[in-house]
Amino acid sequence: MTATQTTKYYDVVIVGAGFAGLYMLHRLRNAGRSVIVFERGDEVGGTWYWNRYPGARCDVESLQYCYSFPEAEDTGWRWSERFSAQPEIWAYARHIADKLDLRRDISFTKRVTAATFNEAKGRWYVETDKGDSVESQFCIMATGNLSEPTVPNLPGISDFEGAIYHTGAWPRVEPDFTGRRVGVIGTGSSGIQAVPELARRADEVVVFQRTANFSVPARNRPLTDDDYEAFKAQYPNRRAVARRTFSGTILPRSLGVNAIDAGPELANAEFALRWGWEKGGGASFLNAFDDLMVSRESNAIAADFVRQKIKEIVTDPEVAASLCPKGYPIGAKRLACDTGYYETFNSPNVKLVDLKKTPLECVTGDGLRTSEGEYLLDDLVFATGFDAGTGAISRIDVRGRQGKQLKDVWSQHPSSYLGLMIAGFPNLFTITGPGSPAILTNLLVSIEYHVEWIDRCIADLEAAGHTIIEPTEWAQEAWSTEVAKTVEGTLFLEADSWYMGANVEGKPRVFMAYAGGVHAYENRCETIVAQGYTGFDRRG
Ligand code: NA7
Repeated sequence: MTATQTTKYYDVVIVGAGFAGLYMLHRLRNAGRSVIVFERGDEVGGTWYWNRYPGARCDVESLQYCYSFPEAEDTGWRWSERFSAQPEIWAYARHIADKLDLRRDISFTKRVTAATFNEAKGRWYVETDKGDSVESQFCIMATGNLSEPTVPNLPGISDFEGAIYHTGAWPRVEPDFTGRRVGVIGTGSSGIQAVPELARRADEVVVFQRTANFSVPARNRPLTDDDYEAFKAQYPNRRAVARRTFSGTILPRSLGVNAIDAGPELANAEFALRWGWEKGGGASFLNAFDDLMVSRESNAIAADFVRQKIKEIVTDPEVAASLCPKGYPIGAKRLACDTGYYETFNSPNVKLVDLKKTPLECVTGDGLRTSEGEYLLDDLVFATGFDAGTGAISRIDVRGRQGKQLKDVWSQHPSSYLGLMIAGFPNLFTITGPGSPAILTNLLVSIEYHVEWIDRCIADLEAAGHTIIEPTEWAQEAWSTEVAKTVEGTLFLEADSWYMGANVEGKPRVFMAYAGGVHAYENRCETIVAQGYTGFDRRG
């Protein structure tokens, strides 16, 4: 579209009011810029707004999965558990929005449908499904990595007469599952978290598993005042240390050796500590040794440990065998953290259907049919994941220079420079975009770094007397090569994961993250800035 006199101008349009959009708004507003945020939900919170399914919980400790910037401190917030559940994280997002008075610049229930760059004017034109049309110098996608749910196109799905839910688009009014027979399709993190909770609420739960996933106990517990004071006493230091780690999270230290050198006996003893209360919870399990994601032999020791635990917990040997993941390395798909998942299969009201043995044939009016027979169900819960990384942005008609469509660019390769900008799309930023380490890290740490980087980048651009910034093609290609190198030789490449885009038909099979760690990544970005924004063309 072209600008009309009625098109309202903002310095910056932000798409999304999750943790990324909220902090970005705060930073830019503090810098004196006019900003509007478009959010498709009717509240702030992003991922934690949509993923309100029973059992939804973060796998990063609450005291680390929160903002660390000064104005977010001392706002009177107190986490109640070691790993927070969705209602508390969502309440935190709302609390921050209140304390920083963010809502006045957020336009809710608006889905951004198009963003078009007008080269002659150096402006973005952004449209929503509610008829908004605004003009801005910069456009920032704070759309999240796991925000476009995928529902498999199962034959007969439209015949189903019961209710259908997706864990990533859960209704605002909690469904009542009392007395109902619920089918859950999908056993990634979301299914693994939802199943124990649904089993408590429903009459019967049938879990349809295509691929068994590795899961370790979350070891969640209430946060005592002592825990709280101990962490808070060293708070700034701990947050700074986290940023110098691989994952942006402080975890029990690795033993500093390879599991293969330690040998199975010592390795299993350490895994036992990390399965238990002593060192357990979150990503601690995979942090035990240095070679778990590069050595097949070491990885097999860890995988065997988990399989042995499953066999000890699940009383029916056939069910236990089906629940044991096989055919890919532990950690190559995101390791799930559960609270009583495997134990749930000992309940008389929970049944596992192994789709590898009895494939799904179709949905019927009142259930699901596999090669073995029909399961009668009142409700279907899809825990089938997301078109991750590129999905949410690709659904917006984003057009850069010469009408180039971002969806087309990404249909070949999820290209970007630093996960922050894309060649051909001037003044468009992506917070935690593909090509950054974000999806392998504590997202709050990655978000804060990107927000601060973008804020400074815009200020530096202005100070240098320019109005346009865009990465060069060569810098972007070199970055893609560098990203690919970080994952070369690792076991991440050996699973059909959403990290690889493998869960979405037709998506390029490329590992979407920089796997060199938060610290190395931030150093790279800082060097690029210090050298005068190497790889970026600044003009206008
Ligand atoms: P995931 O991890 O992508 O898991 C999706 C699950 O759904 C997985 O078990 C899939 O099996 C299953 N799935 C997908 N399509 C089908 C069909 N057609 N039939 C049967 N089963 C299917 O998504 P989550 O929401 O659990 O987790 C995403 C991230 O959120 C997680 O990694 C954390 O970072 C938080 P498959 O493995 O493809 O055989």
